[in-house]
Amino acid sequence: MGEIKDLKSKLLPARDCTTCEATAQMINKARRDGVELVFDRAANMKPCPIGAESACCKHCSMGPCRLNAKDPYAKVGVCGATIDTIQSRNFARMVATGSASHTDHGMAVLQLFGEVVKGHSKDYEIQDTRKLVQVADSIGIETEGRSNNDIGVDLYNELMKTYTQVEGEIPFMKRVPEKTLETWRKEGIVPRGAMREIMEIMNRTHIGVDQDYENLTKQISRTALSDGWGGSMVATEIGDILFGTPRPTVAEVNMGVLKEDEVNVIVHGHEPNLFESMLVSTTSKAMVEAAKAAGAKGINLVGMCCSGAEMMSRHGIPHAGNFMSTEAVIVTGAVDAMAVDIQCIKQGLGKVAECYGTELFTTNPRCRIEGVKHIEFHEDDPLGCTDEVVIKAISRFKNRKGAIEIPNNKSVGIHGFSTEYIGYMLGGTFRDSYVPLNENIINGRIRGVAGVVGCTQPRTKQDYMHVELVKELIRNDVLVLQTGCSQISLAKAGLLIPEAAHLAGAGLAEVCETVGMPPILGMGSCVDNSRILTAAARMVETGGLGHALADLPVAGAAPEWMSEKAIAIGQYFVASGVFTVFGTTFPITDNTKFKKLLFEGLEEKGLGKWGFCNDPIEMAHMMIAHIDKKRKQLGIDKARERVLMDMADRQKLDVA
Ligand code: SF4
Ligand code: MSK
Repeated sequence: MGEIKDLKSKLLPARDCTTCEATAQMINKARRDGVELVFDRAANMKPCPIGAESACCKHCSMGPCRLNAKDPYAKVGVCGATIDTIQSRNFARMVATGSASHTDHGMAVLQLFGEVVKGHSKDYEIQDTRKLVQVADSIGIETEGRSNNDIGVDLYNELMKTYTQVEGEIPFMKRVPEKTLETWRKEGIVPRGAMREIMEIMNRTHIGVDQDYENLTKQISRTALSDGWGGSMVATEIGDILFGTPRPTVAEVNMGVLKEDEVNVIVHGHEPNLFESMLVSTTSKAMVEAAKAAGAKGINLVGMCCSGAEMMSRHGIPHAGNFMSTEAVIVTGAVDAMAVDIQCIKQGLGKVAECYGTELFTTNPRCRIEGVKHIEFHEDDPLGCTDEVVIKAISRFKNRKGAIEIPNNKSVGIHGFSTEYIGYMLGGTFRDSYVPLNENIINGRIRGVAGVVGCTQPRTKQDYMHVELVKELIRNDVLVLQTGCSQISLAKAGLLIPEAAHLAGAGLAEVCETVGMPPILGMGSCVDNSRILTAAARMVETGGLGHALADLPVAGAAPEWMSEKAIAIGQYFVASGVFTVFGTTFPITDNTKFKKLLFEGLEEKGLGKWGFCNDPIEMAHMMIAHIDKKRKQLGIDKARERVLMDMADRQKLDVA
């Protein structure tokens, strides 16, 4: 921890690290306390310029080989690999890792579901039987007159193919618009099971296998699609069936949700089962009484990162912040216990927790941290783990040492806009319909739809790009759908409320005011990006906006991305037909054939394309220009021009 002194000259002022006031306050406190956070480590770690451009390869011991990013075709690797081979292989492995993370998560949720419907688990039961039937119907499983468990067993067996199927198309291909599926078949990128695709990508990126960047890019798309329309979609759909489909729920976000006079327990990670069980433990009479006996007023359960976003959507559980704030929140001194499961769990949490006496526990056998206590979560005895975490938290509360400083920032927002709820919100309680959304896009009140998602990270000012990008999009009548850490950035900025419509353009504001919805809809965690795909498929199915996903006036962005999961998500959106813009950095050398393929060539094949930009306003206008291009191709650009010019003309254009 002593390194902080040596770093002083390199450190950015806290206000330049983040736009989140609470996180800035904690960065300053940590610096006073001599505790190093991710922001400080980033200042001390200059990114390798060759790695940042993906101009190096270490796939065999004849290397590692470094090419020159400034003159990418001047050299080849020892084996003769060109820059296009090297960077497409590197990109492929990022997609494989990201897809593996989502699909392993989805498979774990499906396995739990299997235990429930086979009657082997007494701790969980199906919460949403309507969705059970809906999902089963959507992939051709007979539901008429059958018991929930019988439908469930068939659904489990069928969806397991999402992971294990060696040949043929995975079950959720039945949800893909026909024209999009035709393109995928023509391109040879319809996914088989994720295990098959990930295994093949790892083989093809071994030295001396696939050395044609175009051929490899097909496998990159296929693997990413096995995540978006496969592993992630199963995680979302089965999560909804098991734990309930989200509906709009009010929740508080930011570090001000911590309570000095209560036992604060944070759950951070991605899998909903640990968090659901923690909710049972922290609200049990025995635990609440134990907390009171220790002098606390109660137990305050709080989420962080993506499982936090899911719990916020399903239960209104308060949320303390996104990925860049997971260490900073511990600096408050008020976190009595933090239980983590998988993904985006910084190893640095261990040292920070030690400094402030927070009880930190890993719970998943896939994710242990050297020196951090492990209490394993078992689905056949979930409370065994979560009760123990709560007991340790109560004990830490009783023995709290050191000053507590809780920032008083918190914002109230509405979360939990599932694909289904958007249909009910627009169509009415009994008439789930996307017709009003399509009509308002066709008549130009809504210009288009943008998915703004992804991480926060220390190489760019936390939350800044997310918030400014989304504000510019809604100002230009683009309805924004959000997931993951990005959703938390906007929630902290206080914009996930219907009143944010005053920042929207006149057309979008009018729709929001009529329906009573915010112009920015929070849809959940990283795996819930699949909700954006299903919403897009509903838009195509509803009609009037083309026949393929690539026809829709939509765009996507992850302006502060950092994880390989984000690259997998970006690639499945691109392969699905969406223009997707990333910020901060892009892991590719400029002026190469591979870059041209990702940024232009894929669109020419009927898919989407990648974009990159580091300025939020410029990024918004790249997305808007793409949306306008699609409106023009659909022949609905005139409607929008008249909306902007004249209210009477706009009324004449109403489709309803
Ligand atoms: Fe170098 Fe080729 Fe080995 Fe990569 S695979 S390290 S480019 S020799
Ligand atoms: S947690 S992958 S930092 S969104 Fe899903 Fe946030 Fe990115 Fe992790």
